[in-house]
Amino acid sequence: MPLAYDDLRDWIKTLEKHGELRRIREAVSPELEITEITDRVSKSGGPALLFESVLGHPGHKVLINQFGSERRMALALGVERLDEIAERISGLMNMKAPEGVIDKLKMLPQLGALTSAFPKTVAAKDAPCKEVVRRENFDLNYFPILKCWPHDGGRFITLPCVITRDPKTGKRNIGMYRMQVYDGQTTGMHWQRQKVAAEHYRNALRAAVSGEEINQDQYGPKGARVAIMAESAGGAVSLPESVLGGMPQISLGKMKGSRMEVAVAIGTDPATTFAAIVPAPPEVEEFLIAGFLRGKPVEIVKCETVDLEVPAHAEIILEGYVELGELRAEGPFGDHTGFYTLEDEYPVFHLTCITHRKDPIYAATIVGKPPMEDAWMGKAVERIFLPAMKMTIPELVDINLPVEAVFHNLMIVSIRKSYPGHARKVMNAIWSLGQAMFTKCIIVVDEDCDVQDIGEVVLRVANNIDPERDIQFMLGPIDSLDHASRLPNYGSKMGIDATRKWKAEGFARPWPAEIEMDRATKAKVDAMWAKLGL
Ligand SMILES: Cc1cc2nc3c(=O)[nH]c(=O)nc-3n(C[C@H](O)[C@H](O)[C@H](O)COP(=O)(O)O)c2cc1C
Ligand SMILES: [Mn+2]
Repeated sequence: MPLAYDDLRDWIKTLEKHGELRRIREAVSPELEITEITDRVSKSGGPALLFESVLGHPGHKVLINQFGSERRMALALGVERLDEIAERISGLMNMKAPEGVIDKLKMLPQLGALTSAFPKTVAAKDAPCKEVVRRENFDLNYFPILKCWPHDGGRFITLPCVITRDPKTGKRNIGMYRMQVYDGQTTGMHWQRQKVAAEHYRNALRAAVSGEEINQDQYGPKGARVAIMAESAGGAVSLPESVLGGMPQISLGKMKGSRMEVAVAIGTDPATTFAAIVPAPPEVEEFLIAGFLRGKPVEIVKCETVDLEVPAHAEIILEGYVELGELRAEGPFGDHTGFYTLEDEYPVFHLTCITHRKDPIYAATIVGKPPMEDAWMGKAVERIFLPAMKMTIPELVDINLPVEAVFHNLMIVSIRKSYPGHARKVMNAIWSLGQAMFTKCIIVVDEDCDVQDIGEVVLRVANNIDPERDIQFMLGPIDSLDHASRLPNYGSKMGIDATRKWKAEGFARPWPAEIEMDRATKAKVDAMWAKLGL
């Protein structure tokens, strides 16, 4: 069982014990300076940083780079190697119906892991995140929120766990979506249109437009509250397609004042923070994933002003709502890709309450030219999701998402090729698998190629392809951060079939063998090696 951290402070203590944290007492500015320091530390494989003296924010601390190495990422999830988590997941997936008492007993630890996944609701008095409750006169500027890069549109909350509820199903979601600070009570809400919270928002819009009050009986007491407050104010206002997502054009007047509630947790235990970034199936609540990863339930508590629950041990909680239909320019922002993403329209988050622990620690990250902290979060996702991918694509042997390609730009996969056209089947499967749909370029190699060895991959691709025959283009959804696609969010992708070509695929020429020394000679040379003085 992994070691569960109670909260961010417990995690910080562990980091420090393992020599993985440095306290910075020098006074530094949250504008640009923390980025420049952290970027240098990130790129040289350095420790997590706790800035203890932030200019303009006396008494506040900023934690950054907490996940910024393979070792820290594993430590965050309480394992020696990230593959251990994949093994635990495979174990669960391979569970068979027990046949006798012994079988049942053997399953107990796995079942235990499952029960520990369910979140546990605690009373407000037991929730440290409510040590200070500010229903009035609250101001985001109280916190040392970073301006990351010179041309950023402002200061951004970069490590928020954004919690929403699907008005249709009542299921909760946690997603990490950055938030641009507009003023002390208002931020942007950068959920990209293909993400789960954006679908919650469209479901809220659908409900609001059809005038349908969300029925508490139908959706249970936890059914999302879509408060439809105002009557028709007349006058149709156009909403962009990006927001409507295929819905017909609607009269905004009809639903003016409708809201979707949102809560945001900043500075949670590391498993919960990580759960917010995993590309889980939309129906799976991230509270369960966090609980499973920690091996201990996440304690949650009801919000003060919205009908949502938040991690009880978080450092900071922001409560509020997005006004349906309200959009505002968001960005530019120096992004994961190493480029700025340009301004675009996104929903606006209005705060109704802030609660926090005494002396809250503000948790942040910076993104920019890789490798940065997010590289390690992405690698953890790659390792942990491999067994889940293999459930739909069993012929997958291994995958590699090189950090320099920012994950969605390049995926290298090795497969056990068993029939003609197999590589293309795998490409299509990846392009239809959750957020893997964003993969701009897929390279498929045979199982004997180690995809973690980029040199070997390049050798295969360069030697094994006839470009006109082996490159497959495909049109489809593209990541919102892509700046090269001809249209935002829509463009082409490429698959390269670098597997050995078969006669059954129309390849009439003989395929040459790869060069390798025979065993006898190798053994003979092994025996004389010491004498050779090499
Ligand atoms: C540091 C960091 C920042 C991120 N910022 C955003 C963002 O602003 N908007 C977004 O849609 N996804 C962002 N992501 C990616 C999402 O968190 C990721 O796609 C996640 O799976 C979304 O959760 P969901 O599937 O529940 O929507 C970010 C990821 C990381 C690691
Ligand atoms: Mn989700």
